[in-house]
Amino acid sequence: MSINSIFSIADSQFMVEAIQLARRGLYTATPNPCVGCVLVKDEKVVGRGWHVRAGDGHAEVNAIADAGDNAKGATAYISLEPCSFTGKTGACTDVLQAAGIVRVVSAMEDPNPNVSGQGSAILRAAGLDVSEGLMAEQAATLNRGFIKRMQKQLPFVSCKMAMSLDGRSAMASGESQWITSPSARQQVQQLRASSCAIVTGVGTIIHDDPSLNVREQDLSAPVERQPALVIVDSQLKTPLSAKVVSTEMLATRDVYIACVNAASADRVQALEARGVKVMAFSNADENASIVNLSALLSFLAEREMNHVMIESGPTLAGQFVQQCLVDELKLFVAPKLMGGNAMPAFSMPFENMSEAMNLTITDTMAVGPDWLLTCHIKNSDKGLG
Ligand code: AOF
Ligand code: ZN
Repeated sequence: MSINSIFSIADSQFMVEAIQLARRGLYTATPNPCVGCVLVKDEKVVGRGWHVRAGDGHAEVNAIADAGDNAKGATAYISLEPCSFTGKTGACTDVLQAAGIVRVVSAMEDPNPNVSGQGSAILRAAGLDVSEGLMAEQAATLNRGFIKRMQKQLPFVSCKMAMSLDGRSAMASGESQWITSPSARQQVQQLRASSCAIVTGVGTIIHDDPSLNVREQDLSAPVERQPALVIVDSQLKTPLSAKVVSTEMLATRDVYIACVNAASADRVQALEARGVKVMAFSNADENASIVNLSALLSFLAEREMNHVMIESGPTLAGQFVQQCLVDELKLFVAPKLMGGNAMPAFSMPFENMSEAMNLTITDTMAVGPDWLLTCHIKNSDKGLG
């Protein structure tokens, strides 16, 4: 923010609190964005609210209910432009006016085409003092999945990989438990809880028989919502005995299997009878035997998934990365050397240095004895770059 900013230091402090409140919806608000609202009168906070889950009150509505009569004459600090249409709930522009709010400061425009600027315009026309853009970057980071889905009809894609310091993800036998420490696995629980879907490959299901879900004791928070599971399994080899397609697991979450058109009709029937949603995403011609990953991601966005996380072996992860379908890598690096016979983290059949993917490391964090590196892929018009 420049010295000539239209916003004061107090404005910034209240917006920090609004963004912190918004974060409380991180595990539950999807497919809606996380939004927080602070109401301030005479430099004192008189109401706080955040959006908990779709269908329930928006942040502004909750903050106004919290403030009661004190809302009249207050300033509303909101991490997103107020909505101006009736969806599952009514328009916040109406609620703010009815409560007598006189000033609105929002962090960023709502990328939803049903709003995108109209919320602010309506309030301005009604005589409120409206300004936008305070801490826009922080607010946008929190809702990067929602923003990408609204703007590109695709989910934000994270790819998590646990690897040794020499870049290996499993022994040649497939053995991979456990490369990283229990603290790293706890971090993974948080990443899962904030994802709309976990995407994995059939190889991982057959080898490890994982659950790939969120567990209350590991998350240290109540689990209200499980991310969906998506198995990329072109020929439908997922065993009916796998944990992820057990009746118990299917009672808690949606499970999709992405296959190709030529997959066996009998297998489709057996899996669907269990309650699995089987979908074909075929490529044309020579690649007809492998799943079209970009079509799969479009499908997940149509299902209102904002943020998906790939947790797979090196083959599928390598395909997603090589096709520039990944926005962010989450690399958990353990202080181990697994040696040259072990499997790579990303199988990508490169021959020349010029083919190497260039990354930018945007964050590093010690997680117990391991390191978590967050990376974006450079030189990609599809990734964040
Ligand atoms: C706000 N405050 O707290 C949120 C907003 O179906 P509905 O009625 O819940 O509307 C969902 C849309 O409202 C969502 O796509 C986004 O554009 C906006 N979210 N707006 O003023 C909030 N969660
Ligand atoms: Zn609203």
